[in-house]
Amino acid sequence: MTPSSIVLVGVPDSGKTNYIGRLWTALRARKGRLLAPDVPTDIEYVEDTVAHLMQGEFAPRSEKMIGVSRRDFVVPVVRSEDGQDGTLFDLVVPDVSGELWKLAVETFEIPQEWMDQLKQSVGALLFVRVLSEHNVQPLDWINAEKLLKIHEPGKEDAALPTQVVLCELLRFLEHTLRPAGERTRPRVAVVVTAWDQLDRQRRNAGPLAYLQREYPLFAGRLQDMAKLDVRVFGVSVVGGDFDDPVFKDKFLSAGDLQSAGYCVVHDEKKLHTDSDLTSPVAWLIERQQGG
Ligand SMILES: Nc1nc2c(ncn2[C@@H]2O[C@H](COP(=O)(O)OP(=O)(O)O)[C@@H](O)[C@H]2O)c(=O)[nH]1
Ligand SMILES: [Mg+2]
Repeated sequence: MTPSSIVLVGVPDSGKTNYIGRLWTALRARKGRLLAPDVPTDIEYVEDTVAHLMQGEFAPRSEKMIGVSRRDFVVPVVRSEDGQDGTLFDLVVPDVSGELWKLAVETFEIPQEWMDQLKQSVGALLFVRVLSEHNVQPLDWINAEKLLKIHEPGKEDAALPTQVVLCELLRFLEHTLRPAGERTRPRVAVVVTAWDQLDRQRRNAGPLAYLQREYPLFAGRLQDMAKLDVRVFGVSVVGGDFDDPVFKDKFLSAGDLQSAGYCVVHDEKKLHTDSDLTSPVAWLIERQQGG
């Protein structure tokens, strides 16, 4: 039997590569909710990322890494409680560069093979990064007018606002993901990456509050999903930013990637911090009631 899949979706620069690298170290350590019974085929891709993190650097954009930009990347996972021989799930990253998703939203088209991949998937991780310079804010009227004056209409389109892109990606997922059982809805874990970049007040308010403030349209859609079961996570792969020399020194002298980083998630009205970086993926495949 082919394993059920979950897909990882996110535009370029949304934090996919660094998360997968950190996830791999968590899977390998066998201390979290998930294990990896097999080694991924393109192991260099994750090993490269891990090597960067250990040196106190985030992995560079994947387009610069040869051979991985347009291919699928697959990490097989099982629940730790089920052990090595438990039900296998494939975490599939179609097009590690993320260009596919950008293009799909801009042109309203997804290549058939990826459409088929989505249709076989029972859940998805949807990535959005805090403070990415690729994030595009909605245009206000003054800026829109300026842009329209600079660009001849029809010649060059202004980039789509990030929350419009996110809504579109969510719509793709809503129409393609399949339920794992009769009485279950496909799950989507929205992963807000680089969570450490926010100030304390925003961190304490939690990832959904962050989305509500930054991307109100998208946050509204998330809370109004009949067909999907959605949960929002904040993730910091190493617990800080390597551009901060104080943090970087502390990280390097501790020399312990395995204990660095965390996830935050709201659970019964309380914000929890979890050192298990596998938890967004684990939530996607945990046994669902009635499933
Ligand atoms: N501070 C911080 N920055 C992060 C984190 N994860 C990713 N980043 C930043 O986001 C950039 C893009 O991440 P990357 O994983 O390459 O995104 P991808 O293009 O979606 O694969 C990285 O170069 C980092 O600068 C994090 O947990 N904390
Ligand atoms: Mg990448």
